[in-house]
Amino acid sequence: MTRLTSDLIEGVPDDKMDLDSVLRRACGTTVKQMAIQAAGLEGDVDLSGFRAACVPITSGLGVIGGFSESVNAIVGRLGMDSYVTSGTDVQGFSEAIRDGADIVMMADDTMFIAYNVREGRQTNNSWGTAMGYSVCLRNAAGGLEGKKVLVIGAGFVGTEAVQILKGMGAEVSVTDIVPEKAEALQARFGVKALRDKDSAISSHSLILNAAPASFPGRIMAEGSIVSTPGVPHQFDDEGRRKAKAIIHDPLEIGTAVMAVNSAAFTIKKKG
Ligand code: 2YJ
Repeated sequence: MTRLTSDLIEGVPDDKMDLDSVLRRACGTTVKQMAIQAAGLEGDVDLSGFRAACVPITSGLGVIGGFSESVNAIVGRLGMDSYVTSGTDVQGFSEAIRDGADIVMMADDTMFIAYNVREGRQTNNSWGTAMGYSVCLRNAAGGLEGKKVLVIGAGFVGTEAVQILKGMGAEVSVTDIVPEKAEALQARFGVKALRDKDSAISSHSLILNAAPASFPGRIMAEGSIVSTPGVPHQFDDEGRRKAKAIIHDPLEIGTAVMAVNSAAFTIKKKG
């Protein structure tokens, strides 16, 4: 699992990439509208009644400069009352509970979760990322029913994506540098495992890249739509020219889905 670095998320607090405009062009929604769809909600949902605490976690490799501030900015842009706790770890969590936070956002080296305190339910980043990038792909493609989609990578995000895309009606294939991992998903979910990654990429124009690697433009099909959460992220000139859309950001899509899905546990309960 790739660890984010400060330079990758540098522009997130100030929304330097203007992700709303990027997504509107590629998929026809803002980040919040995409996250609302991903969480199974409808319409314009007011999230101002939710207080979200972002807790810096020092365990393992420690705090990533700008991480909590980035998560805070993303959740704030959704309209929640969000803040970064002054304490870290258990102290920060305790502070969040004391101050009446409804949602606690926190990440260590292996997990990133949104915890809904009211409902005692968690949403993890692997699911949030897979769901967010699947919704983006579906919207950019004008629906996925009966369409061929390739998932690259059979790790945590890829495994979630395979199930989500299948649920969206896509005809899903999966490839991984370790073929046995893709074959395990074939056995579990009835998707198709493809051993030859390059020919899989060339024969698909709808791709969810859940691997921490890019691929060269020369093997891409003309007019491809690539939804690609993995970092590091780079496409060459040929890839950028051939692609109809490349959907990528270092943190926001997955985090926004986690936060809205977390709030949705409470919203759906109220009916
Ligand atoms: O609080 C902090 O600043 C750090 N403990 C944040 C650590 C962020 N974690 C990662 O980047 C890991 N790769 C886990 C992310 C889960 C992605 N599915």
